[in-house]
Amino acid sequence: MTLAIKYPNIITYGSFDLFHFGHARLLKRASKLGEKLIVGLSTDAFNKKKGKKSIQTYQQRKEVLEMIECVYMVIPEKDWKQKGRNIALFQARMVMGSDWKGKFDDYGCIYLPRTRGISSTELKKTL
Ligand code: C2G
Repeated sequence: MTLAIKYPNIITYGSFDLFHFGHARLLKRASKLGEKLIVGLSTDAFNKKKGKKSIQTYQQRKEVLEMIECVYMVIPEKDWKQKGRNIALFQARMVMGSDWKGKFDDYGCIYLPRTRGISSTELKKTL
């Protein structure tokens, strides 16, 4: 049985703060790799654990993602350990941007090239 049949869907994770075209390109490319794209959206509490402070709250960031046509469902990303359960539950292949290359190989993660020249961190500096 090929992976595509066993894992017809796609899951990706992130903060998606101050949504920008780097996020958009990642989600668009990821959505083309499977049937349904699920996004594990980092909660405000998990962002703290990641050492990140989002400008926008979880609800605000979720509202933006749920408006995106290629996003099937948004679930909360609460900790580092939920990925295995999510992958099994949603029968999904994991996809992340290449800045995470090597970090999620245990999950058979597919890494897509990160978009240069844009980041939430840089955008925050302009606020
Ligand atoms: N990304 C990208 N190009 C950018 C910025 C981000 O392709 N210019 C990708 C990242 O590689 C990631 C996704 O967009 O796959 C979301 O990026 P962030 O919101 O910065 O996510 P991050 O804080 O890295 O959290 O458990 C995984 C973490 O939750 C990922």
